[in-house]
Amino acid sequence: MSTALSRRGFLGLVGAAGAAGAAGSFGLAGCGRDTTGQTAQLLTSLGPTPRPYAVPLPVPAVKKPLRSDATTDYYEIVQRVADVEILPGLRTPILGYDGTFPGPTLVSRSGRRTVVRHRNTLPVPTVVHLHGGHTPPDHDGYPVDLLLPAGGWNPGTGHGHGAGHGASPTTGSMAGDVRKGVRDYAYPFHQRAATLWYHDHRMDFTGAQVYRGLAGFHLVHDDEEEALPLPSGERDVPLMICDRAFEEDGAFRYPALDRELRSTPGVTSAYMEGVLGDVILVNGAPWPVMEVAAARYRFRILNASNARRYRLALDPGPREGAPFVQIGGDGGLLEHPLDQDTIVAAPAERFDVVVDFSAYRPGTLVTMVNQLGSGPTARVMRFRVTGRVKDDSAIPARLARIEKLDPAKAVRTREWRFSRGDVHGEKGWTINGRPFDARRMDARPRLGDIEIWRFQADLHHPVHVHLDPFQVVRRGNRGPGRFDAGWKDTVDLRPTEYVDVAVRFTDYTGPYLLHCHNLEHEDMAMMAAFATT
Ligand SMILES: [Cu+2]
Repeated sequence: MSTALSRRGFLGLVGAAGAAGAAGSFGLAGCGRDTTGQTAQLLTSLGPTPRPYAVPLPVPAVKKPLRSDATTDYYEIVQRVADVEILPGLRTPILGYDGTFPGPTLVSRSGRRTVVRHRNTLPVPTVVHLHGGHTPPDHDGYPVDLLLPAGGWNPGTGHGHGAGHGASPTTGSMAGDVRKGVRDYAYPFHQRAATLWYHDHRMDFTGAQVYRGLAGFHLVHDDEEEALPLPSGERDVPLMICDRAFEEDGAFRYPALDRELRSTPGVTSAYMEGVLGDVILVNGAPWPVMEVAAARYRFRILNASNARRYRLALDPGPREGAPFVQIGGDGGLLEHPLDQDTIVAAPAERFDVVVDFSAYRPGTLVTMVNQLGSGPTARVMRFRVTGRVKDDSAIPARLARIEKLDPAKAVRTREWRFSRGDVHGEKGWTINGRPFDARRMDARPRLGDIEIWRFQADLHHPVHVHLDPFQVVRRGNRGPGRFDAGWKDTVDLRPTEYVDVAVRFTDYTGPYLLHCHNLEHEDMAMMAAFATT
């Protein structure tokens, strides 16, 4: 799609949803695409959208293990179709882990093995990836390692997409380690405490299948974190933020080329930059409200959107202190807490923050807003501050020890260019000019080596690396950005920007992925494989 088309989309959005705010930022940045802070297009819902702040914030249930032994906790999740109520009075068919959206929250202990048996009773193949997991390759959810439906699977012949994106690799030549019905994913969890999430990673159809509900939290705890007096228990709350559009009957609206998600990947050309919905969900509920005591809360913010970036802020801000004290990122606790006025989150990024509601008078309504949205997408959720309570929590000045990867010790630099490009004769998204090929290893880093990986972007691309986290060294000719602190596994690249990260892979050899986590880009070939050796 041309820039002109994108700009038209943006102007349409401005016209529909409050010209004043958007026009101001338009002038500031001077470029239509960038002012929205998005590389994506808005898809609007066909029915009425719900009243904001009318439903309580749901918190996904924590899954109990089926059994545990000396070393391992065993879980079983059934992937199934379900109807859930997201919009009041309407049913939304989902693809759900245990039939829920978000899926159940799994909680693991660092150093203790977790085995999750997934049973696929859906009509489509799936792949489970534990995002942020330090996981052996056979269990990492390589996109062609399909778990086929228990009820059988016939992909059909496609829809004339020819040798389209990835040449429909799910059906043929790129066959991976394919199972039918049941698959055990084993996670050693030799890694520190962090907010991880699990989601679908099926070749060519990740965007559509995550959009329909295949995402959940997986939290890892450890001794270092538990020794801290951070808010815990009911005041440690995961927030999965994502946007969706809805059909008139309540079904998710998504512009998949192949409605049955059988053989033709990708979305209609108008949405190939990414799909933005006009309803913001938190833990699966539209613009929910949460009653909070006038005390400190820890929120584990996950941007689980396919393509939408957010700039989160609190309105009103607290009478004193920072609105958000960031204590963690993708890869766990930061070394020191970081005061943040806003949190800018690209798809798949996590931010652990503490909000101190004792800085508000009881009765105050505090809205979490999205400064990159407009109209309905400018709000996220609301907190209603109730009474004062005893609060023993605190935010220590030192949170954790973080080993610094010294860029001077890097043995090499690799460049990864993320750009629009030709994918087997069609428009798509490429890395270093090439579409994904599951058999082609584009790098062979050695375990234990520190490398600098330079990511370059034409537009917004949230770049995610599997197996091990990295540390941001610089953005262009500056140091790391405000939201780059600590261990990261996803970094928010902005148009024409490059970001250098220091990375070191450990423990496991085999094929892994790096890819864009704008899921429409990912499905339209913006992935690359590397093999650790
Ligand atoms: Cu991208």
